[in-house]
Amino acid sequence: MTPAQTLRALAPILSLAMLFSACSAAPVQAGPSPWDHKGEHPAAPLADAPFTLTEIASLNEPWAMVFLPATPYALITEKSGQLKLWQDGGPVQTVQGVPAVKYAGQGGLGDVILAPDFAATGTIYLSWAEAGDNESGGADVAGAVVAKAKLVLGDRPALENLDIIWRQTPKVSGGGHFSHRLAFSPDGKYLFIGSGDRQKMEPAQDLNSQLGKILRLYPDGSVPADNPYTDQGDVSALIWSLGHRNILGLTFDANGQLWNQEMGPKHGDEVNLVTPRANHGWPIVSNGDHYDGPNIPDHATRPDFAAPKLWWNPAVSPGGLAYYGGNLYPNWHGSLLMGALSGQGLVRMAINGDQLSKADRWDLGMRIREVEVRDDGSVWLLSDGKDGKLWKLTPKNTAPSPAKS
Ligand SMILES: [Ca+2]
Ligand SMILES: [Ca+2]
Repeated sequence: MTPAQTLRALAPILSLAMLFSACSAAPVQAGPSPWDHKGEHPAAPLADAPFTLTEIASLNEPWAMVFLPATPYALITEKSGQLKLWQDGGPVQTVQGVPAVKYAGQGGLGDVILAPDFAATGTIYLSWAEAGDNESGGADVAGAVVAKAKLVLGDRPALENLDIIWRQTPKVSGGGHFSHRLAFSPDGKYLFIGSGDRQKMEPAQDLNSQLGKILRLYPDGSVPADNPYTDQGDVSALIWSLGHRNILGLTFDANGQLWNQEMGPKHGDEVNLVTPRANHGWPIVSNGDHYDGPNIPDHATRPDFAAPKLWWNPAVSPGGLAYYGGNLYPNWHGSLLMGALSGQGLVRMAINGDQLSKADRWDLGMRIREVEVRDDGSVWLLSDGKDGKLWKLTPKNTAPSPAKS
């Protein structure tokens, strides 16, 4: 048994033991706490899902992907620093011109998205972990960076004119919680960056640090004058929202609302509606607790912080987050889709205005790192790890298409 399998086998015993210790220590509560989601949202088996899974390509620690619209291509990042160009029905090529990344811990090559003007300019945006010193940390520090570059297709696909437009401030020690997820606003005017807390926690509440924040930039990296903290100096000027932990998914819905998911500490994974100036409370409140045991007060104790719209206890360990506006799965139209790493599957949440509800959850038996929707409405997944794969979901029992005239 792997350690994970052992833990899973022991889970019923462990939870019973925890229940006993909790009962002996805590006063009996009348009814379940509204914040206790234990047992909610069980996973259905793949056999019950409205799709089948097809393995499409093998990859090495794939992390993020994006389809190139109206082409047979997708870009896929691999954490060790390779950018792959996948062609539907064709080969997987390596894109030249990707800079060296700091590949250690959770760090490496991160997200890839298209510029709003990609069709005309070929511009893409990439994020990665960069080694390097700064005034506060010496040589053994790292931080996330974001660059734009022109993607040139052909026999030897390559990036040209690479330009780093943002460096996470400050760079710090350690290899965790870079986050570095990217999303453009639907109007194409603003680039949003998930800047993780780098496992340093307290900086998530510090407006003089970009750690534990969601940032808003112009596509060239400059500061929009109407950002909420422009009056507090250069570091603060990019901050859009604060109190975040490890942002591993960031996406807009069809109504222009920005959603993020973030990995909680021990349980308490969150999906948040992101609004300017909102403080999401980390590390002061969390519906999870510290890995080494100490309680973190739940969100309900501090209504002054923005509470997550949904959370998972026990954890699902979220992978990527995608908005589904397609029609291939009509019931999913207007949903968020989220990968689950430790939860080993796919999670669907229904959006209703500014609220979310837990809809479907399927056990796929593998860690899902990324979810992506193609312009034909098909859904694709990246499974995590050195034997990672690209998977395509195909709807079951689709009614025959009406004959085209
Ligand atoms: Ca993606
Ligand atoms: Ca807690």
